Parts: sequence; C-alpha cells; structure tokens
Amino acid sequence: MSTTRTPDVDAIVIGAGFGGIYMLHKLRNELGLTVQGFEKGGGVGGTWYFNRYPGAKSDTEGFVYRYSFDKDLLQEWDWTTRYLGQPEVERYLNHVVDRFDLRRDIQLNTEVTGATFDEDADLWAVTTADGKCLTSRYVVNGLGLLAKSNIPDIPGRDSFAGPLVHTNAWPEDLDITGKRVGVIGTGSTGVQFITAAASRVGHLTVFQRSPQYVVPSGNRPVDQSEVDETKQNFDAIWDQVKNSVVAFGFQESGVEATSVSADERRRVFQENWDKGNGFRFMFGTFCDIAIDPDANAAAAAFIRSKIAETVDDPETARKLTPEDLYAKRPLCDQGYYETYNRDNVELVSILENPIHTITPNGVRTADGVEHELDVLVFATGFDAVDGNYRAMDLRGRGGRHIGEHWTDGPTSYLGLSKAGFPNMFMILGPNGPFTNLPPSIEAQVDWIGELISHAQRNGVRMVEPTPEAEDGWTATCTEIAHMTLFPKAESWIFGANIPGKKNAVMFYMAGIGAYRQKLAEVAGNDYEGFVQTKQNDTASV
Ligand code: FAD
Ligand code: NA7
Repeated sequence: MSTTRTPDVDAIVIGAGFGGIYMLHKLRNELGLTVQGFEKGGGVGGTWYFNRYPGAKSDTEGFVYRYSFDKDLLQEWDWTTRYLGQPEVERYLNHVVDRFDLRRDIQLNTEVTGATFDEDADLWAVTTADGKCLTSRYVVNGLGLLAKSNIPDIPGRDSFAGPLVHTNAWPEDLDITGKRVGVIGTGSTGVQFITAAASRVGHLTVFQRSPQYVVPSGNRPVDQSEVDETKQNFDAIWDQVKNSVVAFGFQESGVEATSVSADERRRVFQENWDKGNGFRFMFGTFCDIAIDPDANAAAAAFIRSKIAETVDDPETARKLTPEDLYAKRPLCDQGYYETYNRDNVELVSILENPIHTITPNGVRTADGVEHELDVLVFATGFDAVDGNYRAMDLRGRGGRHIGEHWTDGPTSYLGLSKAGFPNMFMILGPNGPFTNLPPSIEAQVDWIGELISHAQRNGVRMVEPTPEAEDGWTATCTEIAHMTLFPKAESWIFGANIPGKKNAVMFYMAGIGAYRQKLAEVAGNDYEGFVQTKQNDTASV
C-alpha cells in the first residue's frame, strides 16, 4: 500500500534534443501538466548543440529532418540546402523552444545524476549534479541514442600536447585553419569531417580502422520555389514518411536486385548514385540489399568500382576499399573519396599499421613513424542507445539499477518503456525503430503523451509493462534483425564498437509504418502488455 504524497511536479523530462523538446511541449502545453526539463548542455538541441565539428550536417534530407506535429511550424521554417548543417538545425530547435515558450521550463547545464523509483510513494526522485532532488509522477528520458561519446583509451592519449577533441564536444573556438590535423575514425562523422576539413587544414592525416562504403549525398543549394512546392505537398509527404520503412522521404524499392539483369542493376545503382543519399542507395534501389547476400554483394561491388574510378593513387584506393558486407548504417557525403586525391591528405590504415601510442607531438604507428600533429580529432563515435542510461544512477523497483536489468544487453517494451520502471518512459530507448529519427521520436512522444493522458483521465496512478511483454518485444526485434544482414557487420548498431560491450539487438528493424501500427494496436487493446494500477491500488493488465 503506497502513501499519498504530492510530487513537486507531474513530470520530469531529461534531455533537450528533438525528443525532450517535443515531450515537454506535449506534456505541458497539450496535457496541461507541470513539467521540469533538465539538460546537461549549455543550450538546447542535443546532438545539434554538441556536434559543432566542421562538416557536421544531417544525412537525412532537410525537408524531413524536422517536426511534423505543427502545420504552421512546417510552413514557417525554410531551408536552403538539401541537407541541414549543424548551425541550421540548432537554430531550428531553438526556434521551436521559443515558439512554444518552453525555455522557462528547461534547466540547462544540469546533469541528472540519478533517478530512483520510490515504491512507498509511487513517485520518482530525480537528483541533479548540483545536489538537488525533485520528485515527479512521471519521468521521460530523452537522453539521446548517439549522445555518449566513445573516447578510446589509446596508450598515451592524455600526453598529447595540442587540443585533443571528440567531435561530440567540439569547442566553438577551435580553429583548424592551416594546422596539421589528425583524425581517428571514418564513420559518418569522420567522413563528414574529413571532406570539410581537408580544404581548411595544412595537412590532414586520416587514421582509418575499417574502410567504409560511402555514396554521394547529392548535397546542393535548394531554391525557394522548391521549398514552396515541398511545403504545399507536406500532407502527402508526411503521410508517405510515416507509413514507410526508413522514413527518409523516398519510396523504398519493391524490386529484388537478383530479379533483374546485371545491366539493369547497374543502371539502377547509377541512377541512385547520381541522386545521392545513403539510405536511398541501400533501400531505394532494391528491396533486398540489406537482406540477401547476393544483392548486397552487387551493391558493394558497385561502390567498390566507384572508389577505383575516383581515387588516383592505387595504394590509397586499395586501403579505402572495403571487402566486407555493406551492412552498417549507410553513409553518404559529397566528395569523400575525391578528398584523397588532395596533396595535403594522407591515409593511414591502422588495420595494417596500428596506432602504437599517442605522443605529445602526434601519433606513432607500429611502423615507428611519428605523425606530427597540432590537433587530434577523435571521430570515434558513441556508446550508442543505452550508454547514457547506464551512466545515470537509474533505479526502478527494489532499488535495482538499470544495468542489473540489462546484463544481456538493453531491452524494453516497444522501445519506450521498461518492466520494473513504472511511469518511466524512454524516447529512442533500446529496440526502437531504425529510421530517420524525428518521425520516430514524434511517434513515441505522441504515444507516451496519449498513455499519460489516458492514465490521468482514468484514475490510473501507475503504468508499467510486464516482463512477458518486454520479452516478447525483445524476441520480435531479435527475429527481425536476424532476417537482415546488419548483425553480420560490426558496428554501433549492435554495440560492437565499444570494447567489452555485449553484442545485442538494439533496434526494431521492420520500419516506422509497422512500428506505428503496433503502437496503435497496443493502445487500442487498452494498452496491452502494461499493468495499470488504479488510485485504489488494484492492478489490471
Ligand atoms: P539528443 O539530440 O542526443 O539529445 C539528448 C540530450 O540529452 C542531450 O542534449 C544530452 O546532453 C542530454 N542528456 C543525456 N543524459 C543526460 C543527463 N543525465 N542529464 C541531463 N541531460 C542529459 N539522425 C537522423 O535521423 N538523421 C540524421 O541526419 C542524423 N544526423 C546525425 C548527425 C550527427 C553528427 C549525430 C551525432 C547524430 C545524427 N543523427 C541523425 C541522430 C540524432 O542524434 C537524432 O536524429 C536526434 O537528434 C536525436 O534527438 P534526441 O533528443 O533523441 O537525442
Ligand atoms: P561510428 O559510425 O561508430 O564511427 C566511429 C569510427 O571510429 C569508426 O571508423 C571506427 O572504426 C573508429 N573507431 C572507433 N574506436 C576506435 C579505436 N579504438 N581505434 C581506432 N578507430 C576507432 O560513429 P560516427 O560518429 O561516425 O557515427 C555514428 C552515428 O552518428 C552515425 O550513424 C550518424 O547517425 C551520426 P571501426 O569502423 O569500428 O573499425
């Protein structure tokens, strides 16, 4: 029997990126709850506040890298390039915060260090780094899935004399013009940084572990008439996006690569190469690139042929050429491989010639060469999905830490709730959709908002998924993921990038349309899989 205590606020929202901002708006402005937001950073924007490195931009096309929940907001925000640079997304998110008067309820520069469910009062107690504690009925985590930096412990790391920066913590005043710059990492971030930095720096040394398949992004200026036309079609565009697979604003292909001739395959690959965009190349060309090894091999061979055509020096081209599956999050950038034809860009394969140590002057590789550097950039990615959850002292029923629940890898029900953590929600939690993310964030925030509204209307004090529902969702996500080739490639998608991290399925890979349908079914069946505890303490499932 719990005691009745009034919480300080109805809800606490942690994080002020795309997820946290919309959640705060939903709970405060639409549901009329009292809400406190906390954000570790000195500004709002999440990803787009921290990632200020040269070249930082979306790899989703700008017209669908935004919110769709407010038609006026959609009409009043323009874009000038096909992809959005970091400053533009940061400006947009600040605009949203001001437009909906959210700033007064977001406490910046405040890291949440812990959140504990108090079973006597059925409330959450949330503690912050400044030593304060606030109680609430609900907690929503918008901690980000690519927000906890991975900073590998390379020997000598802390001895480097110049600035050593991770791309997710890029100092605003760091000027790389004319400098000798080294970059470790050639994922999406590294690729963007390398292409943008090459023309600014004196010399760029790229330390590449795994070669990557990179297709052109097709970035270009967008004129106002195109923007206006897109705006007129937004209803149809969002309808398509929300019922698609990857939510990138193009129609996924229904044709199997293996069902057409080799000439036709090449024609389709070339057409999409010319259009640009990584997800389009993987999902818009043929429907089986990420599923069928032969289709995958055909796409990989096409990209390899482009590397050979583009890169002048055969030895550099060899090092840049991947031989493994094309089954990581697909990358794109404009002019990546061409960058290696510049005289001031040098590629070091640390697969063949590993980093021995970081020295005060630079990076020494196994061959004994010291690569002298003024600035060293870690584009080494993230402890993705569950990293920020484990970093917090997050405890549910029985005082059990989230890490104790996740010894076999992170799990959830529907990517947004967790058994043992009543009235706690996650935006982009483990086993959420693998898509262009703002539409998935909106789907989750809308759904969480509806569930909380349902609870408020019906005298439900507590909602919590059952362990069986969570196990079922985990099994579904595992089964779907193993129908694809993604688990066979080593990447952050399955946690393979972090030494010692358990390899686990962390995404629902059946697409946003199927995901939204599942959410609707669960809600339609009186929130099937959730225990709803009424004010008088009787629980119903
Ligand atoms: P975030 O934007 O990561 O925000 C989470 C916030 O929570 C952060 O501000 C963090 O400081 C805060 N936080 C975390 N823990 C705490 C704590 N304990 N206390 C207080 N605050 C905390 N996705 C796409 O779909 N398309 C793209 O083109 C794309 N491009 C990307 C480019 C880069 C360089 C990166 C890094 C990511 C990109 N992503 C892209 C993924 C991107 O993270 C999401 O699209 C989206 O911005 C996520 O929003 P979010 O609110 O869930 O998380
Ligand atoms: P990624 O895709 O995880 O890329 C990280 C890169 O750093 C990748 O090339 C890694 O090589 C490399 N890396 C990681 N650890 C090391 C160590 N210890 N030594 C050398 N090289 C290392 O992160 P990104 O930031 O590029 O992209 C993540 C997502 O964020 C992306 O999909 C966008 O949505 C934004 P590896 O490939 O593991 O051999």
